Amino acid sequence: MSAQFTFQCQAQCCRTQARAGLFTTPHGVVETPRFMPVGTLANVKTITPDQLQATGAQMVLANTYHLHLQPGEEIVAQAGGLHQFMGWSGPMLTDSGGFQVFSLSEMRQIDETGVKFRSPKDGQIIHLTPERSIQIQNQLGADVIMAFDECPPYPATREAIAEATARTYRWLERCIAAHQRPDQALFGIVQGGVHLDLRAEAARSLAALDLPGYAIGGVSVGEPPELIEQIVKATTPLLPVDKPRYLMGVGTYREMAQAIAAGMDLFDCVIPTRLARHGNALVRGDRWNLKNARFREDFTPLDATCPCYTCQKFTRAYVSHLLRSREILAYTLLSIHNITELVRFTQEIRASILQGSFAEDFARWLAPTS
Ligand code: PRF
Ligand code: ZN
Repeated sequence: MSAQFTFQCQAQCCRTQARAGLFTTPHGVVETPRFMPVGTLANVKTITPDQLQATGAQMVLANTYHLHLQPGEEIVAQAGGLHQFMGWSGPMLTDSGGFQVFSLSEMRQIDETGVKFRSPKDGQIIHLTPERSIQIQNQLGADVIMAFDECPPYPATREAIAEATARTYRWLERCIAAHQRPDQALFGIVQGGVHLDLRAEAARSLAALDLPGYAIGGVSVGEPPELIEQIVKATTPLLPVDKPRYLMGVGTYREMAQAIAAGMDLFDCVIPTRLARHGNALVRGDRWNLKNARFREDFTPLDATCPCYTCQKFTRAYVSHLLRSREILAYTLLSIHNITELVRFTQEIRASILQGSFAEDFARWLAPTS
């Protein structure tokens, strides 16, 4: 691993694979396990970087697909890179774009060269290839960049999944060859769908490449939650112990707790900001819609145990009023709370690993109650 990126294991649970670590990047250290909020278009929706930092978030995600369409990587590069452009000085990660093409765009076509799709902005055909994705991510300048992969849908035939998994490996080789910047760490992504043998084969061949970090992709795509746990439990031990491990697109309490027990370190999900936009507050093990009549005269904080700005300063009644009045501040306050809540969940698990009580506390992490 380049000297600018290190992963140091600080504590290892004795009965599970859970570990607490420090992932060092050129823009700072990430204390793992940790939840990473999503800032798709170079912003975490409705909150400022200062507010984001106050939630305890350390690393933020942005998306190649969205930033390529708007404003374009040249503009971000001219601004001095993503960090400067968006005013976030901490660690950042960009996803590679393929997954977003498949989940968001119309008329997409996939072959060995890459993915073709129609730009939702101006209708032009865009050809995203492994080389192009890496070039764009080199220009965006996040600390961690992701390999260009093919995430098969769920369900899919074993044959289709095997083909996508093999192609993801060939694309990874092309990504490695195209990658130009030693100050960015390229993470590989394990695909393989629900087939544990395909997952194992992919994990072993990726591990042999000695990349600076590894991700498990292709989970949480509609399969039952038991399968997510099975896949993560079987795949994680095959990834190098001395590298950070990132479970892509997973950010629910139970799945994060199980994945941490299996040895995963990083998580991301749009849940906290998406829920906020729909007027929902995440309260340990529950979600409440603040538009509900019962909150109109409730002068308690969203969560009395939460240290966030929203919970320190405001009441459920106030947030309920803002939502009913369609005031934009409602979304800011809910986003601050929801992100703090998920980051805090992973911080508390981290503290329990460091204290040596993770195995004992595990049942509590699995079924969080307020
Ligand atoms: N690949 C990439 N990004 C992703 C995924 C994937 O499989 C997922 C699946 N949960 C979320 N984001 N590149
Ligand atoms: Zn709060």
